[in-house]
Amino acid sequence: MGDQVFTGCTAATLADGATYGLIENAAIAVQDGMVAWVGEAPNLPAELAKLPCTDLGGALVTPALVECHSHLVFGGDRAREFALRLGGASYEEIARQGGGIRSTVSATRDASNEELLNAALRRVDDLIADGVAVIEIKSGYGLSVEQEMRMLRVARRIENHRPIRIVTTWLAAHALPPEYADTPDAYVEEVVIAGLKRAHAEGLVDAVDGFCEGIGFTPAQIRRVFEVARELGLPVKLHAEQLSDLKGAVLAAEFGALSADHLEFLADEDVPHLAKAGTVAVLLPGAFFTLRETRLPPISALRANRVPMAVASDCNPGSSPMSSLRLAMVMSCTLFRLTPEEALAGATCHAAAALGLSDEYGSIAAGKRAEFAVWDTKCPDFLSYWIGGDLLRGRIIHGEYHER
Ligand code: DI6
Ligand code: FE
Repeated sequence: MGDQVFTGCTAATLADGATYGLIENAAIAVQDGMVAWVGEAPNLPAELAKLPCTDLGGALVTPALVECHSHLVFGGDRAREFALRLGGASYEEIARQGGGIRSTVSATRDASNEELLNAALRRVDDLIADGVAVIEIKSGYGLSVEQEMRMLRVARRIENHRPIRIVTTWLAAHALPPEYADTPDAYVEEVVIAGLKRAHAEGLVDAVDGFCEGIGFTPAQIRRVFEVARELGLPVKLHAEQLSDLKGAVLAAEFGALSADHLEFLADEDVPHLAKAGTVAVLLPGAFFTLRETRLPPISALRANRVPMAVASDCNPGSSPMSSLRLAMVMSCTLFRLTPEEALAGATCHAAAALGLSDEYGSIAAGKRAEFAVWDTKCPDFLSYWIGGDLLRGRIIHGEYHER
């Protein structure tokens, strides 16, 4: 691999996990695809100064972005449902009438592997255009053992087609399929848990998730699933407090979850549980926006308790039909009042933590992977300010520069 030094750039290293960690006139030395050294160019150690040098022409370099919550493998779309919701039907009403997640389940079951893959690759390409190097993808639209496993196999195949790291999450506890409409506990045992064991044996599962909600699964059912995840040595995360307060985040924290996600209905007094467990709060402003939610996640309490806040797209056909992580950053500032600095930390270092990948991704620091995004701006605030457009000048992938 081409060991080299990148110069002529401003680096937002995110090295302390909280601030931009800006270095003007930076040099970043990479060896074997890893960061060997980063600092001010005049301080570059002499032995590294002998390496070939690539001048980035004054660009801003950040860690590659990390998409830590997506459902981007699915069949069909829900544009019709969107129109119905604008006409007054609520997300929960549509779900209870058999639409919502269940309609995507039908379309996903009907799609071939190639159709699922090709549709997913378009969304992956959108994320790559935002400087993303890692994408978490959940199952949850198959809702049978075979179909859930198929979703994760398709998700894993994306790595063969694009220069991207894929992390897969078992989310069979997403909705009840019609076959189990009256027997949720049987679904949990026969599909969620039995399937998890099989998918894990096939090496398909990096983490286990659930939808803890009135239209999803009860805390008692999620606990059953988490107990099995623990036996298997798999980390957990949870869709918690998106539409109501069932104390899912407290449950997630009890199991040392990597993350608790959504959290609009999280009570201030429950925030310390997340802090104590080191659980990342994943904020999903795309779903908040799309569902025209008015209740805000408890940002001040999360801040005050120093709970790391990640930002993700939640890319899915129902509640967050968007495939831009940068737009999620913009929305997190406009709708949730994150600072641009928090938004970038949320899409890099805290997102990496939400996937258990902090040792490899999320900041520009010696020993981490040399995966960076190179932007057409000098100011990192710009990334959370400009809506749309094409800001990415290039990507550094395994230490090699690829201009767009
Ligand atoms: N919460 C969400 O926002 C997505 N899943 C979940 O549990 C929505 C999934 C969908 O509507 O298709
Ligand atoms: Fe989600």
